Amino acid sequence: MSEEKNGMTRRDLLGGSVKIAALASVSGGTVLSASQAAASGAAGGKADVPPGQLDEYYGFWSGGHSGEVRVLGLPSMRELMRIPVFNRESATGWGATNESIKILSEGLTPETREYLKKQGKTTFDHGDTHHPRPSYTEGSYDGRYVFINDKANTRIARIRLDIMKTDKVLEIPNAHAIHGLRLQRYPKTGYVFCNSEMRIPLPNDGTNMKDPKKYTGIFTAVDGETMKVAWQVLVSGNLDNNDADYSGKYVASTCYNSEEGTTTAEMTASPTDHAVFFNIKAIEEAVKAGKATMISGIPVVDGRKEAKSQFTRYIPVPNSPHGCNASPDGKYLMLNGKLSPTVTIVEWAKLDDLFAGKISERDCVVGEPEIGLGPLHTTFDGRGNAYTSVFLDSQIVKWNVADAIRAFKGEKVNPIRQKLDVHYQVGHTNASMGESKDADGKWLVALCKFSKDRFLNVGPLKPENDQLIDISGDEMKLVHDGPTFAEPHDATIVHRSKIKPVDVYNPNDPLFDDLHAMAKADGVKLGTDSKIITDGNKVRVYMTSQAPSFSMTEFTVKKGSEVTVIVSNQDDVSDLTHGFTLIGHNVCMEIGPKAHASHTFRADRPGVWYYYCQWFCHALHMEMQGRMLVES
Ligand code: K7E
Ligand code: CUA
Repeated sequence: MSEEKNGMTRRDLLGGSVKIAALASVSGGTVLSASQAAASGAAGGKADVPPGQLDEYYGFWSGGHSGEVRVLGLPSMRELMRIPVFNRESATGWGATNESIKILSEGLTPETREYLKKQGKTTFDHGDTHHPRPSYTEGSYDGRYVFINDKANTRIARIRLDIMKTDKVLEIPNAHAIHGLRLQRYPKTGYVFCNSEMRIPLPNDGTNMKDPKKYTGIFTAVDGETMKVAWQVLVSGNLDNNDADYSGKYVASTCYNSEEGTTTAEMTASPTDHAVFFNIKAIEEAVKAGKATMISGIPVVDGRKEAKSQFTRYIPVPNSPHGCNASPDGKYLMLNGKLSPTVTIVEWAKLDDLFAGKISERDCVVGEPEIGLGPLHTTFDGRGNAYTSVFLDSQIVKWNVADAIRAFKGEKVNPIRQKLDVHYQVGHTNASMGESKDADGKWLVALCKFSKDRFLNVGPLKPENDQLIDISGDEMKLVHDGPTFAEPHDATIVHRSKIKPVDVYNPNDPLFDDLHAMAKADGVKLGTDSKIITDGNKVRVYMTSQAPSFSMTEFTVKKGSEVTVIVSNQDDVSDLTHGFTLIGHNVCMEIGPKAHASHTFRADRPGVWYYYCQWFCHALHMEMQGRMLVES
């Protein structure tokens, strides 16, 4: 550990010798190009990150209906971490510790909290994450946060990237199923834009249920700093995916079901749907001027088609568009056809004239190339090419944006560069840095919904297949298959230079504010003292941990006590996490280096109950234990 204190780790030293070795091989003239290496599989190719070496990129993966977010290293595709968000998580005690319960419950609406309380719950136990979005400053990733939606229970969450933990969860009132989620890019995040996918009556209180035509969609802007809803806009149609521009003026969303029906046949009856474009300044001004209606305490403006407001414009596109992707040059927005084989290209700069009434909606469309059957999502390499996932054809299609625009003007050019088979039925695709202005066109992932025959059979429920594709050369090359559990919808790939996680907690992090306050009121020095405070039928047990022991190896409580165990980890060494698991009481938690964690439970079972450290921390880790004696 002393090497770390000197500011130099063993890794830094090793890194130095690797750099020297690399230079030596360059002078030897035997370096393969990226695609040569990948194609030949020589020394594993470029995607192979040898043991001991670090990946170049972080990938933030949605965990779909597992409710979590995963962190992968790219190009190795090694899973580095799982960040519990909307799920109940066994390893860390997420959803059960006092600190996580607070985060998971404080952002719920009063009605939801009341409903859950009647079920004996403090929060939901599951979520459905789709769109992990790292925060921006001036169009570049700034390494502060990742935001993520929960379609299942209409929430969003924020993950702090310094510690890679969820720190805020917010239920969105007036909305139903948050699906599309994107961030303001300029000047910074800023707003978190949330699409309510399902249309509901407002208020949704049992009145006005019979006529679905009177239901409404709603679009929400949350302030990503305070995690409070800033404003909402009523919209026509079911909002699907969204994206913001690079100037901070506009945000847009694809909509299906402009028919506003309730059956599949009704929803797909019309050959056209629309994308809705929001004028952020116009909305902000109306809200500021008090022109919004307050619903559930939130200022709401009417941007529905029939309202013909200054807040929105509806650009007609072919039936049931899905993905919505802003190009990193800041110029275009791609609306992916899904039921149509096309991608519709909208030029952001035309929106000023559209909102001013100088041009009509379709005048904003500057291209509509035919890509293949079932285009879902598009990503970019920063060299003028777009890559669209095509679900039905099971392909990634590389096409040139400038050529697509020229073809739309009538020139005889074919924008399609290459079609690469993927395995199988690809959903999202995402390129390295592709959602920021720093798109670098090195790697692309194809998140395939089906793996079928690609892996050993594990029974009827198969993993999905996340494929890695080298896009650094003229030709796309498939270099890796990676099985994943349900269900990565989307992933964002960020260069490691943008993310700076810490190794050890700050013991005074705001995450621990409540514990500090409680300890202070108890006259306990948190992180130092070992003390039992009895407060009526409540007992608070303060202890510390330092490998390989707890400061308290025994404590006694009376049956029926409400016990809160608070553990402060005194180890300040990288990777020295302890745990606290109490046998037979549904209690477990993670305590990272210099962190504090607490868990409250009822001691209702007389007898001897052991607690132990479940996080392997020391040669004497098995011996890191103690006893709770419950007196009858
Ligand atoms: Cu296409 Cu929810 Cu982004 Cu799934 S969504 S694929
Ligand atoms: Cu502490 Cu294992």
